[in-house]
Amino acid sequence: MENNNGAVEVAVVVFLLRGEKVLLGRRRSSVGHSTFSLPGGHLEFGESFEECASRELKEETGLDIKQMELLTVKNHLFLKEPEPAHYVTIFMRAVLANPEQVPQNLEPHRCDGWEWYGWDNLPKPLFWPLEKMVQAGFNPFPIA
Ligand code: 8DG
Ligand code: MG
Ligand code: MG
Repeated sequence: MENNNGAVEVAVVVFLLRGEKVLLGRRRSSVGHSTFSLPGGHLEFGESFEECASRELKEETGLDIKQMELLTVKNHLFLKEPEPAHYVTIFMRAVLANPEQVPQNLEPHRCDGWEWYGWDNLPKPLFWPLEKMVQAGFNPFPIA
């Protein structure tokens, strides 16, 4: 992560849902190293949230997604990191465009691999922004 010369950065991350499961990967990154987090990354100039979500999912997992919806927005300060950062993180929800598609680990220098996890059986440790949301009772699944 860079501190971007002190600028606030925007990230788009995705709760990709498949049945009752969500896709998570263990990070290989200075920020949140070895913790489990959602796929996603930085919003690029000119992109919509949906375009960013689709692009990051494709780059990181090879998956095609559809039905993107904005769930929530969080303001995150990463002040204890070697490179302090400030992110506004946009949390989207989506589903697989093709339910047969299998996630691939296309950025192995950034992630140990992608797996589907039940919301009641999330891996530990979660990346702290996600852990905080879970602790606060957040649930990305639509109300049946
Ligand atoms: P890029 O170069 O592909 O654009 O970026 P990236 O390497 O994929 O960025 P990232 O670290 O995966 O995501 C950007 C930031 O988003 C991350 O440093 C902090 C923030 N973020 C959260 N929660 C989550 C989350 O659950 N997953 C991911 N990937 N990022 C998150 O606040
Ligand atoms: Mg990325
Ligand atoms: Mg990423």
